[in-house]
Amino acid sequence: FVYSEPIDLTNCDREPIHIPGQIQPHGVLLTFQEIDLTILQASQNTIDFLGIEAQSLLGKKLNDIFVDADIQFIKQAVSKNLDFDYFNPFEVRLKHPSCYPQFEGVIHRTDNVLCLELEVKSDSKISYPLSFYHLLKASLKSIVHVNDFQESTKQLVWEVKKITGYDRVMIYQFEEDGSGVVIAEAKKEELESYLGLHYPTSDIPVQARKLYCQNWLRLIMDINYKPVDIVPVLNPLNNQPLDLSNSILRSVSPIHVEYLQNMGVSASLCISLIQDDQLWGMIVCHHYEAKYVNYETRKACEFLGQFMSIELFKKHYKELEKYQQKVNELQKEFKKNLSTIPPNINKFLQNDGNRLLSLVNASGILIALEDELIVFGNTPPTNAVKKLLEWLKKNHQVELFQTNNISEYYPDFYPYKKNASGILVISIFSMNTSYQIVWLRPERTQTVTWAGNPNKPVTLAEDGTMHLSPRRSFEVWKETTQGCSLPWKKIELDAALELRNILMLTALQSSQLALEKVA
Ligand code: BLA
Repeated sequence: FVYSEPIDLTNCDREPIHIPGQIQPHGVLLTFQEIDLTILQASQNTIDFLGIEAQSLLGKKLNDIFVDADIQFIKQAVSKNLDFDYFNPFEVRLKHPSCYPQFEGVIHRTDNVLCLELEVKSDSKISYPLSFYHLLKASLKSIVHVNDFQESTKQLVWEVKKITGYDRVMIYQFEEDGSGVVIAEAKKEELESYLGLHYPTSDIPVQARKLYCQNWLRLIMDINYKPVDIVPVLNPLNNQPLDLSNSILRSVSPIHVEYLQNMGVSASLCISLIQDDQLWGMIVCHHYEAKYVNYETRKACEFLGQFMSIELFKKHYKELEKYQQKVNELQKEFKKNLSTIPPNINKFLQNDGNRLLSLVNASGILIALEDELIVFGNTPPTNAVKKLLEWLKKNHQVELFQTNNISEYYPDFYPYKKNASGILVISIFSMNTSYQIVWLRPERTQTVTWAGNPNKPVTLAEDGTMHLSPRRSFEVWKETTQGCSLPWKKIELDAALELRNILMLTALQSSQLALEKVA
């Protein structure tokens, strides 16, 4: 199977990663017919594992090759329509043993065939259910005991590191705009930390996210592997490329391989974190040498991922509730401070600066009263601020205006992006007053550490076209996201609107009082 077009930044999310026609070389793949277990396709490396050339396996039956007792259940499972997950993994032995005495088999259905994947079983002493239980018991206990979201993400990465032994284990969480951030990390001490670093949306394209919602776990044992072809490449029953979405040996996208090479990584394991059918994050494990983790340990991690998806989401939800509570308390406080008759809005605004910042997680605030400007926190110089306020008055005199990239609307503000890339504005108007509150957020910092020389130019192919690399994609992203802050969250916009309501009401009351006085 050959991709019809070369993959680059513009079509990266069209790369059909579920049908690569190849697998990773640390195991073998066979597809066969349900009715009589006739082998239809085989990976080219069967000679290395089973001692038989792939071509000579085609047309044979599974029970010609493997010990009957080991594969007997397949027919039963098919006739009773049982889920293969009840049997995976199972022991598979060759009728005529060659280099390896036994394998660990995993089976699933894809398109209209069954797909058997075999990995060499290294330790015959493992008894699955028991060690699986032992692997998980301590981890689950230590994670469940923690109440707070951040603390439990920390526990989780250390537990996964303990179970698997990877050099670095991270939780990568997606932001609302599809980019992501490393929110927890367990690593070997001497490694540089990635905690808090942001990465672009394109690092994990749409089709990959979709696939990861379906298949929760991926292993790359050795990033320098040579992919192994499946022969014939088309499934003979339907003449289509074999769908490897649920395969455990699927060869991964070459672009992603290059990405990991750029990062200096040699092996990886990645587990999805999903809630309500949405991929909200991933546990990403890196190793700086080739590394194999057996199926059982992978499954234990997958189980932790599934369990934690629910736990973490619950805890995350609790944090949101806590934030909402804090907002409610602030609002109450604001109402109290405005309850003098007549309410002294100016005094309130001058005294409550810090609390106003924390209401929407901003780092600076401008309050433009009719004849006075109050600034608080990190703000650009007064001259620049005054010009921004004039521009806002002319162009965005609305209840609420927000952007995470003000220079896109108002380029004059670009030089101040360090203090003010994102702005959130509420305008309060009544009969005798009108003013604005402007919250500011700094540019989101993007830093990434690539292995090798960071100044190495982008590779040029012989025909002069620019060769895409993830490093290049990062540079593009860095350029396009200059002057952008983290986006304002819905819950923060709601808090700002609610404050506006309180201030509007107070302003109305004071106009009323003023009218009564005149009368
Ligand atoms: C896949 N990209 C991924 C995966 C991760 C990342 C975690 C899943 C890989 C896996 O399951 O092993 C990204 N990895 C990261 C990030 C960090 C990390 C952000 O460690 C941060 C610490 N990638 C690019 C560009 C393209 C691209 C420019 O950078 C496309 C043009 C594609 N990434 C890409 C593809 C996959 C991927 C196609 C799917 C790989 C596969 O499963 O076949």
